[in-house]
Amino acid sequence: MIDLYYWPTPNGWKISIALEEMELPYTIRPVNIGRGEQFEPDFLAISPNNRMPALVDHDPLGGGEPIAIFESGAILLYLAEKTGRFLPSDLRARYDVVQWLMWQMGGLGPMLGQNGHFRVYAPEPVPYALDRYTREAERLYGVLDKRLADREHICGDYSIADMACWPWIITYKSQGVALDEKFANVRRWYDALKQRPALRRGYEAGREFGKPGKMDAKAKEILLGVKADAPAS
Ligand SMILES: N[C@@H](CCC(=O)N[C@@H](CS)C(=O)NCC(=O)O)C(=O)O
Repeated sequence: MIDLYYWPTPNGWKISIALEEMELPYTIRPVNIGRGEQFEPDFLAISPNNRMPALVDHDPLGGGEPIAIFESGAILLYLAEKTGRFLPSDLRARYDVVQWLMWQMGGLGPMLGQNGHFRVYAPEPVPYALDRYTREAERLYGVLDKRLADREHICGDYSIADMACWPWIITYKSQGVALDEKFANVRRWYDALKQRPALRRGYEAGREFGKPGKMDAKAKEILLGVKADAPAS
């Protein structure tokens, strides 16, 4: 059995989607990041960077002691290796997927995260940051759009690279990205993947914990260091 340490956000959805796609049974261990549960010692023992998702597999590949993994990219690689699915075995095809997974982990996710921060959560508008991250978000959407111009998925068959990128594209409206006007290939890919029942189940996981992205004053203080009496954004 797999314990998934999770809260419904783009990085969390990557793993709930992968577990559903791979038909692996799992138990959600909620980590309410808006209440600071990511700082609890038991969680830090699994995920020392105080971020979810993290995973403990009690029946690991190759047997032996349970294995704990943090960082969504590492978790996706582990699950693909465990199941032999969504990551090709051929060297070139495999590293095609790995490089796009790394592109998501090092580029798309962090830049869209910063863009969202300055657009939605910053206590006051910071024009330089808004301009920089909006342009960077557009550039990255452009890279993905070009990649998808002549293919159905990011790399050959549907893979963990698609599972890593899709949950971040959900946020396009709050990113200020004109998906329909400028990035028709991303729109086509995004809509097609949305039809997958397993992806939808993964995206729905943990809905009962509340609406993703909504932060009350306490959550803002914990996650952004914004004091509850600071001016509202
Ligand atoms: N690079 C990490 C990023 C994970 C991440 O940023 N998780 C956020 C939610 S999407 C979190 O747990 N935040 C808690 C905090 O900021 O204290 C991954 O891909 O797993």
